[in-house]
Amino acid sequence: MARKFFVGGNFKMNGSKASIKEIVEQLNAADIPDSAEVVISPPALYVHWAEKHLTNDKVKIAAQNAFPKASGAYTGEISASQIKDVGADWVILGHSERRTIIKESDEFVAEKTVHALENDLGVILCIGELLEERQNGETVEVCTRQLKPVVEAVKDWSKIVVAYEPVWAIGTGLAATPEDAQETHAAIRKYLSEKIGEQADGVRILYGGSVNGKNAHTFNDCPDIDGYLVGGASLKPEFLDIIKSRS
Ligand code: G2H
Repeated sequence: MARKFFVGGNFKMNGSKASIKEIVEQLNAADIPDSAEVVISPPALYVHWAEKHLTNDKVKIAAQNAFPKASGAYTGEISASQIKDVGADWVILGHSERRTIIKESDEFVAEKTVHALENDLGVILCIGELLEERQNGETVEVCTRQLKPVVEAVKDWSKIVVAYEPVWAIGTGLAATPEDAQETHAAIRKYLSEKIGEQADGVRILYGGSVNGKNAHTFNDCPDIDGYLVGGASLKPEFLDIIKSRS
């Protein structure tokens, strides 16, 4: 099954009104190939700001997190319906920085995924192993453990994009090799096909971790790598090189 190339830009806790407006304006002016689906994810405070300035309908917006309740006494949290209300169509869930720093469990990430899907958001679901887990040969085990509560709770995977982000490659400048990444992506797809059947053929699996304008094309021949989730480089003009890396 043909899977559309997907590039997500995760700004993390970076940016200001001025810098985010500048990035959005660069994307407005960019010649984005029809073959690419592009989603940018500013900090929650700037989602509405980005939406207000975005005129290129080939680019969509994601929040970086959502709480699994509609509304109420949850100080500091934002809901999926609020994210929709300010014009975003996607949410990143389960990023390793939230799993490790904020201590979000696999089950909580699954609960958030269900809630986001119920509110018609697309979900960029992040998984990936720590360096120590990789060294212990536990990469696939960790990824499937993180996916398990989601496959148990979600029947329709058409609005989920999985982002495999080995934690040791995040922000380090040391991306996984195409061979290593492909091997893990294939294992993730195999697990998904065992659990959700043929739908797994249509699920985009992104690679994330130190992707930049220079190395993006090196993954082009990897059959199970359907795009990228980009952090640092999504704040720079080279983000466009990544978007165009398969065209
Ligand atoms: C991984 C990635 C974006 P970076 O977190 O999700 O960040 O490209 O900076 O390694």
